[in-house]
Amino acid sequence: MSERTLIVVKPDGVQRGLAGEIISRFERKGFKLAGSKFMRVSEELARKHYQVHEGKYFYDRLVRYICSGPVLAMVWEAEGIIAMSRKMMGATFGYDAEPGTIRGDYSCSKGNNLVHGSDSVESAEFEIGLWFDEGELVSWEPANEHWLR
Ligand code: RTP
Ligand code: MG
Repeated sequence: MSERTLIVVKPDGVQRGLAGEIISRFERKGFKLAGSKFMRVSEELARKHYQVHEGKYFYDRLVRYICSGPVLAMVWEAEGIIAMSRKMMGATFGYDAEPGTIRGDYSCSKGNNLVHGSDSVESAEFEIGLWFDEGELVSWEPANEHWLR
C-alpha cells in the first residue's frame, strides 16, 4: 500500500470556504482520497492529536482553536505523500509560507493556518488511527470491469 497521511481542513479553512480549494489541489496533484468526514473535534481528540505540543505555551490555545468549529478530516494516499503534502501546505505560519502553497496563498496569520498534515510516517499512523476507524477508509481496488480507463 502506498503512503497515507492525515489532512485536516481546520476551522478557519472551513469557515472561509476553502475546503473545496484544498481538496482540489490534492486531487489535481494526483493524490487519492481514502477517507473523509466533516466533524467537530472533541477536546479529548484535540489533546491527543496535539500531545507532542503538551506543555508548550500555545498548547491550550491550539486545542481551543481546533475545537472551535467544524473541520474536514481526510486521509489521502500516494507514494511519498507526507513530504509532498507538507510542501504543498507550506511553512507553519501563513506569513512565512511561500506563495504557491496553501498557507502562502490563503493565510497571513500565525495561528490560523487553514490546514493540518501529518509530518512523518509514525505521526501519520498515529493520527490516522486516532481520527479514523479502519472501516471508514476506502479501497481504490476496482471491483469489476466498470472502471474508467
Ligand atoms: P500542523 O501540525 O497543524 O500541520 O502544523 P505544523 O506541523 O506546520 O506545525 P506544528 O509545529 O506541528 O504546530 C502545530 C500547530 O500549532 C500552532 N502553533 N502555534 N508558536 C506558536 O504560537 C505556534 N506554534 C505552532 C499552529 O497552528 C500549528 O499548525
Ligand atoms: Mg505538526
